[in-house]
Amino acid sequence: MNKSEIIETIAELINTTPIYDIHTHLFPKSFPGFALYGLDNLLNYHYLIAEYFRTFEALEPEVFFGLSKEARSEIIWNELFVMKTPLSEATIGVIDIFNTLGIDSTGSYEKTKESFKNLTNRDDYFEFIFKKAGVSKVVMTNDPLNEEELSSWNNQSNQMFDYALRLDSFVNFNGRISFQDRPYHIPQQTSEYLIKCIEYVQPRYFAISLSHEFNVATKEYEFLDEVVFPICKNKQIPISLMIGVTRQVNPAYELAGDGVLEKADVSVLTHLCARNPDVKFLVTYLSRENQYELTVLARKFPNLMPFGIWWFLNIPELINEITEMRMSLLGNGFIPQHSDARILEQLIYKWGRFRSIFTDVLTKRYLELYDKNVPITKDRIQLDINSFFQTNFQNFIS
Ligand code: RAT
Ligand code: ZN
Repeated sequence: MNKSEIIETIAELINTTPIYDIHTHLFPKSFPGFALYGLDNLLNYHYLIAEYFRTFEALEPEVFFGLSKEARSEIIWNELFVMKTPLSEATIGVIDIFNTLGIDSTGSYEKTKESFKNLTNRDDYFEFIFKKAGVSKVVMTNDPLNEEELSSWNNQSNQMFDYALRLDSFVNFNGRISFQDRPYHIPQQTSEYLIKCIEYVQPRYFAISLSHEFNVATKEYEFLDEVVFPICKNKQIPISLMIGVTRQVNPAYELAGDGVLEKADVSVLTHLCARNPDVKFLVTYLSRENQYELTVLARKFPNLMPFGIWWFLNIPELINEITEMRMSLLGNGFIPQHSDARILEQLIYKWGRFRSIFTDVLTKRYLELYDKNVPITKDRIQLDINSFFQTNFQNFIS
């Protein structure tokens, strides 16, 4: 291929290759109360709520959270999109969704809501949004200790949603939980319970988020080492570690109150990978510096897979920087992104914006190879994109 064919082919293949989104907070319709979509949920996204609290007119958090969801979304619409220019990543994301769905972003809250309603009424709305976003499958975040969520779990395989067992709540949970007509006392029966969950929903992996203070002396470490890793080995199930979050820096902000205070010490991850060669670790960090250390560490351990550009790092300038850095150090040996979508339509902007940056990064690499007389074929490009979007994850967890 010549230069312009390479450029066109990369863009075309990146835009048409379906994505396996390995970490989201989405749920199918069969999880009532958990499956979130539509304008009011989009505007109540905690990324936007934090930005609303920075406006000079903002209500006190207690007053704001006391309002109905609809009232809150109207306020956010007016404050962040009408009174102000949507300059931030999260607000531009909403505009991207509107554009893709053909919704006028200059109207009043009522008008916008009406246009959305007409769309969401479609029977195939979930399939429709997945298609628009170019996503074939997503991994949920399932809390085995949430009784309300558990009542929607089922053991039928779903073409669009995979389970992942999130373990955060186990660390402090001291009560009982009912599952499959059997009460479990946590933590005495934790292993038995987790194995039962695995057999029932066939999750892709375990997951836990950890603070920057995570180290071998913490209760999280003890829980992982004593309870979780033996199951990982036995059942051949990977674990995803999301490290570096400080929960509730400002508790009044609720879900919007988490932050990143310090970078973590990656030596604990080095220790984990070395000590557990038969456990597979999918890892991401919230601190920019840690992303670099993680990437170097992945060169040392085949059981370590860096993934995604998490949360506050997920902004264009850092996506570009982190993706280039990972590619320079690992070639195609990483999983470049996950969406972390909480509301269905967010798949559109999270992936749309990533795809565009990824196209630039990959094109730059290929053109460099072209200038060095390396023959470039469409099949080769497709293979690379498949590995980033699907097969690195599938092969790593298999
Ligand atoms: O990005 C987010 O939405 C965060 O609130 C968290 O959910 C984070 O991704 C997590 O999984 O803990
Ligand atoms: Zn998440």
